[in-house]
Amino acid sequence: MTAPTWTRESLQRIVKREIGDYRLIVVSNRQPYIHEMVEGRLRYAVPSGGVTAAIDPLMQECGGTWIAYGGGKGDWYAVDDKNRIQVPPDDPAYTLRLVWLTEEEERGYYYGFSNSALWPLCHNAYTEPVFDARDWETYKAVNQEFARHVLDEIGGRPAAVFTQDYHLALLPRLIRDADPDIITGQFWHIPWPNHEIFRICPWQDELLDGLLGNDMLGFHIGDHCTNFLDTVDRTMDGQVDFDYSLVNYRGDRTLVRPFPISVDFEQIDEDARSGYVTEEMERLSDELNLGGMLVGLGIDRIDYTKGIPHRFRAIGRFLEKHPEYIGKVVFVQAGVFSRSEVDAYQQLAQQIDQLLEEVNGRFSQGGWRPIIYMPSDLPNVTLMALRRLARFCVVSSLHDGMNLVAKEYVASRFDEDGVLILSPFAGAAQELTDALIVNPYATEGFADAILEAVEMPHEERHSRMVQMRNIVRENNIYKWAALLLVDLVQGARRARRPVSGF
Ligand code: GDG
Repeated sequence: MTAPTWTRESLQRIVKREIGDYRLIVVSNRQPYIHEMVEGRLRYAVPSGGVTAAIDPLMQECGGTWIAYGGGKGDWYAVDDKNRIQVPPDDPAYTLRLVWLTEEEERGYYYGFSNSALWPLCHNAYTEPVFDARDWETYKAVNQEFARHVLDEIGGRPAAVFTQDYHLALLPRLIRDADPDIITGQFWHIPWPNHEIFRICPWQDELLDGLLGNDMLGFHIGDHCTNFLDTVDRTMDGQVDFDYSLVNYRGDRTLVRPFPISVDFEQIDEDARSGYVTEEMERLSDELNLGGMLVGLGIDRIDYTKGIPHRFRAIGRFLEKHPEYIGKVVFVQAGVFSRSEVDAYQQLAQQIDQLLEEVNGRFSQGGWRPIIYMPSDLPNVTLMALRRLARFCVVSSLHDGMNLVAKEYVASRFDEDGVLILSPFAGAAQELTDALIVNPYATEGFADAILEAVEMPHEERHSRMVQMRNIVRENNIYKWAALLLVDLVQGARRARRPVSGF
């Protein structure tokens, strides 16, 4: 087993060297720790989702302040009079500062413009974006509110602001206009669509203007960078240099770079080996009757981009074609239901229920059901146990920036066993080429891939898993963070020199 090149310690060294005296400010919609009042006592939880899973280890190493929307019912009681709290609560390493939003603001900015307009706009999942002018106004106002907190937190000192995702596309420009010395970088965790798609957005110029307030803008893969550069080229009057992957606009430069996000491989590998996980595997096996079964697994935020109906159809088709596996293969679909206030998610919930009824209704026998659906926020130990129990894990995204579930499955399999079925439309497919890569829309091929996963000899499972583990071990979250921070800070320094044309 080779040691990973990038560790917490190497990240720490790089951050000290590159960031130096700059204060690091991370800004995101979602908070990394959420507080609830349970029977008069303050409890905290770690919300599920890819962004927090990736950035929290970075902040624990780097320190600084993370500014996010305080959405927990107990958050108000947890913070001090500056809306700050030290986190992680058990072993404080950095400051969390919370921004309060009214219900109306949350509706317009989060459920509205972010998740009913930008999310479907950026994912090729054939859900029509809803462009509501009131939502857009609220989105602008909330971005301004975040900017106010960021500038107050910085207080005129040298700082680097690292903004997360599509909820805060206007923030970098607001920061840049207020103080051009602040280094600004942003990571866009979802795909960037091509220009033909993006141009349906009525506020495309304002969004691009906001994002071009960044010294550096990161995407997961090169295709998303190319789409972004092409969109800017056709929309704005800035100059785009495709060779150097940068934009020169309003006298400023924005570097556009791919940084494939990842997971804390070593930590997941270590956690997966724990005795608690083994106990949980036994408990789950008893509770769900998994003994002697070939287990398939899906873990997702229940979202229409993740292709959950497509995988249920493929499981139905697999059992239809191979009835010898009835009673022998069981598929566990776990994951938390999200964004329930948005119509498209309510429709997805209905579609899932209907397919469950169809597939389970048709194939169930005795106490056995082909699909076990667990749509709740499961604790980490349960997710880990499920990953270890699963002969195969399915990631069937219709479109996905990266997909951390795929990498978490690989990192958990210290036994070097298990098969990953992976959509080519997830960024992860560019790295995890030893997965069974399958188009989720092609039900026939998808059903065949399930057969292949179930029947794959141990030797082949092992060699594919070893390859994938080497890739995730090497390209871990620390590498992502280190390369990104180096490019951000060095790029920003270069960009502040006079531009000599290109
Ligand atoms: C966005 C981009 C990109 C899921 N259910 C539960 C739970 N999870 C955890 C998973 C994983 C995370 O949520 C989901 O991460 P993904 O990467 O799959 O997806 P998004 O939330 O859509 O994230 C994505 C990511 O940002 C990072 O850049 O990869 O492409 O869409 O960590 O394990 N966690 C818990 N309970 C659950 O029930 N605790």
